[in-house]
Amino acid sequence: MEPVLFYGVPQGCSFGSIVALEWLNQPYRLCRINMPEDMQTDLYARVNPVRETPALLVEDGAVITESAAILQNLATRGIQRGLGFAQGTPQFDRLNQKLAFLNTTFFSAFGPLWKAYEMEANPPVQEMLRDLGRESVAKAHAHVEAMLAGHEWLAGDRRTVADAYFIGLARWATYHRAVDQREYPQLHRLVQRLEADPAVVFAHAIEDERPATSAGGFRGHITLEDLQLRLAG
Ligand SMILES: N[C@@H](CCC(=O)N[C@@H](CS)C(=O)NCC(=O)O)C(=O)O
Repeated sequence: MEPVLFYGVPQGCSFGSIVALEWLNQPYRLCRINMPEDMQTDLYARVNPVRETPALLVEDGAVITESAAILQNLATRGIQRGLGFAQGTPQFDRLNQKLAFLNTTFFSAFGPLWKAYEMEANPPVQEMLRDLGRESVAKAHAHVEAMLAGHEWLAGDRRTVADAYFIGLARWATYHRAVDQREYPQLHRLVQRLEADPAVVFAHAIEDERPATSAGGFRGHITLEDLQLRLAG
């Protein structure tokens, strides 16, 4: 059976994996996980004991967790389409470096903003967290701006899974009003280009439960309950 991506709503970092699956254009299904409630079930603990999204159930019944690992799995499936590169090549190292940066520095820059958003009302602490978050998001944006000098895409001159992952995180800057992305012209250009991409339009529609037009790979949603037999243990 085709792979299944467990994606989280609202605003999951799994967004980039949906985009990558669309770019891959091979059959896949989606399983929608409402965060955090659906993650507290015993069934979801069988998918990911850490109770996070994304997770990718693959053909042999194994579940891959962690965005970087999922995206490299999809990149390998999509080498012919230019989504990734063969391990051992300089291009692979560069892509892996960008993914690692996004998955650590860029992702965690938003941590204080999410904390302020999710916590019980405590205005002074929330304001402190927001200041901290804006500062770290601005710094991470400046890194991306420098990375993009002379490059069309994050990992060079081809669109890769790094760009798919990036757009799922970069939208948080607007969501939290953390920075004005127009102050980072290369980054802003990439965001605009990606937002116009049909795979990104599709991923937004999926998250928002609007009619979504796939490039061809999407075989529909499947529920967690319907996956019981495919989930080991
Ligand atoms: N290191 C993990 C982090 C995944 C993660 O933090 N996912 C968030 C959504 S972006 C989540 O599932 N949070 C659980 C919750 O909100 O309850 C990865 O990169 O995949």
